[in-house]
Amino acid sequence: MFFFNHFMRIIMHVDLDAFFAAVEERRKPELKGRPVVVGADPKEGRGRGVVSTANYESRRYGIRSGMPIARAYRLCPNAVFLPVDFAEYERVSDKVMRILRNYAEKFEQVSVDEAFLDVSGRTKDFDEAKKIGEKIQREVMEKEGLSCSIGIGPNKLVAKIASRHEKPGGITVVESKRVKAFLSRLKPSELWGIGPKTEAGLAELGIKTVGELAEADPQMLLEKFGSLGPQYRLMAQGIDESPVAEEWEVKSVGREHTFEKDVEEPEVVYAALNKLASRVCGELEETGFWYKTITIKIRFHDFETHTHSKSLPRSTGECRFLEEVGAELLGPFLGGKKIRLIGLRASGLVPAAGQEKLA
Ligand code: TTP
Ligand code: MG
Repeated sequence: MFFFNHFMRIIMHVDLDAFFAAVEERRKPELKGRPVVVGADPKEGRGRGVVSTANYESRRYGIRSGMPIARAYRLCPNAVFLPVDFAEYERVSDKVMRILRNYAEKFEQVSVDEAFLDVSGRTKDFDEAKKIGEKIQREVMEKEGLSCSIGIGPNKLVAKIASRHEKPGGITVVESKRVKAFLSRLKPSELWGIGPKTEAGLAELGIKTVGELAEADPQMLLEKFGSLGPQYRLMAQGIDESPVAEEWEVKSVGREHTFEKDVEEPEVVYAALNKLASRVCGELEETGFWYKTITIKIRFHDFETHTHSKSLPRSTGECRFLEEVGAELLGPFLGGKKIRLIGLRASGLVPAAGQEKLA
């Protein structure tokens, strides 16, 4: 393979370790070293609902995100069970994201505890990128008392898989020439957008690993999965050119919300949208900007993600359009697959009319 060096990117994926539980430990130091489970009330084993996250001590008992809380209780009745305090996690998340943003020209927050950084503008060297990663870990630990894991690779796909490789607290670097070997032994479902169903479909074709998927006959994949088939194969080869989408932050005000549990009820989604709208609105007012374009982002449970925008005829400071247009743009996506995250952004910002001081 021939690569021109100046096209090579260095992408970092940062993911906080046992995030919700780590925030709880940070404010209640007496929890340190004990198994901590954040999620629904276990009601001594009779509770309904699921585990949001478990710290690493409780993972030793087999407790995992998404597991019924009653089962977690049976696995470790002595664990400390805490309710989800999403407002606190978002507040801490904002502070961490502000630190991360300083390390890259292009920055994309993916969820409450993870982000992509394109550091190609700062270094062309993977060893140096690793040093930047270490610096990030130190700063996040010193300022926010939180541990994070980092994956570094030539694209988002590889960086994201790499960050899980040495959790908690690790940095995994996968240079271009190591991508193939790094991916080959993984299960297909470790790639983006490949869930248990697709994995079962692949197994029917005799494909059990990413390495086998990378070598599979494209025609066969096309027949089985339609146009997605060949895309799976490209992913398996470690090919991903999607950019780190920095526009979300530049000259715009945006907020995202990851649901504690994937949701399908439109009214829950609209309620979350209204909350995002009032936050975005608050920030526009604070910073003194009017907006013209409204963008929504929606991510389904399987990580399929869409963004849609609409521009108003002229800029406005009136916040009701955020809600109204946001709801209009979200509408077509509701009532089908379960939803993991929604985002709302106001862009095309201009200083609010009459605000001379900004001139
Ligand atoms: P993750 O990054 O997947 O998990 P984590 O940070 O708890 O643990 P680690 O990254 O070290 O493996 O998710 C981030 C947060 O999102 C997590 O702390 C809680 C929340 N979450 C849920 O509420 N439900 C879920 O099913 C998952 C996976 C996460
Ligand atoms: Mg995490």
